[in-house]
Amino acid sequence: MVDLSTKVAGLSLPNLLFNASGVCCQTEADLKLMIESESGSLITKSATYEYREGNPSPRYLPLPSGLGSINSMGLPNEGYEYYLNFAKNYDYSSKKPLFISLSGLSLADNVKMCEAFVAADLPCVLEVNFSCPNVPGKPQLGYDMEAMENALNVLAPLIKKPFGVKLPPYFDIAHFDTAAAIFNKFDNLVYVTCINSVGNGLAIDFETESALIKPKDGFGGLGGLMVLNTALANVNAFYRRLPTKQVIGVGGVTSGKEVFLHVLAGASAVQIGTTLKEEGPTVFARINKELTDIMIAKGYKSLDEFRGKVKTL
Ligand code: RRO
Repeated sequence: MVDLSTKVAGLSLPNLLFNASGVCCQTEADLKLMIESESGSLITKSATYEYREGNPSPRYLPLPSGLGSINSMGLPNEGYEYYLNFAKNYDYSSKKPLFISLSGLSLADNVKMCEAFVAADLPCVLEVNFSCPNVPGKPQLGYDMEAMENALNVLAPLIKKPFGVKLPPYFDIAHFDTAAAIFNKFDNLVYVTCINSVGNGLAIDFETESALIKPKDGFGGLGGLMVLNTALANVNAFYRRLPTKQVIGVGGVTSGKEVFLHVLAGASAVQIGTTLKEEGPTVFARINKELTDIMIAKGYKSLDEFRGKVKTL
């Protein structure tokens, strides 16, 4: 039959699918749903040092015609100690590796959070989010190459173990080159997750002539089908430029077909955001089945047989 298993950061996932950080992962109740689902792993909501309420609502909406979604959540989360506690009590024998997303509002906060996780010495994997587009007054670190390299210079030796970073979408070949050259300097940075939402889109209702979401005059991160091709480009750009590292693909997955495309572009695992938010955790069973059917139809038995093998003309 068909094998959907994969490895990320040295850990085995029974299948390649899990949640995009931010969806179904803020509270223990959310995370329990992820554990009970047919995902191959799970990641927690990006944590800050302190609890955050986030931005005022409405702050997430799906867009018409299955285009995708817009959000300006503003990093609502329970504070890192909550996720540290979850990680301490997590059943690591469950076969689903646990990823912990950290998004400190300063490098000092990221240092304090990483130190606490390192001290706890748990088998979870840290992922540092360099790409939250929605905190008023805080630009995305991923777009400031110098600040990103400086942060990695501090965090990589501190974390010591294999870790990952969550990246914003890049739109210029020069930026792929510069960012990849930075990531290649850090041996224990073993994977990049591409992409976070496409930052600062604006959705306007035609009838009411009003912005759809409340924060930031309606500006928010775009996700879902409309970002698929940007996501595939970023996955493939980093797959080509980071030969000793892995890429986790996220963006635009609504069915097994887009997962297949992410793997062709080079993804070792694939996360689901908007579609998970809209459909709920049963999405993992559906999309695993759809991907299995695609692989059978195409004669592939494992992900390795087509990962990164997108043809060019
Ligand atoms: O919480 C958010 O507003 C948010 C975050 Br931290 C992120 O990384 N990406 C996103 O689309 N929203």
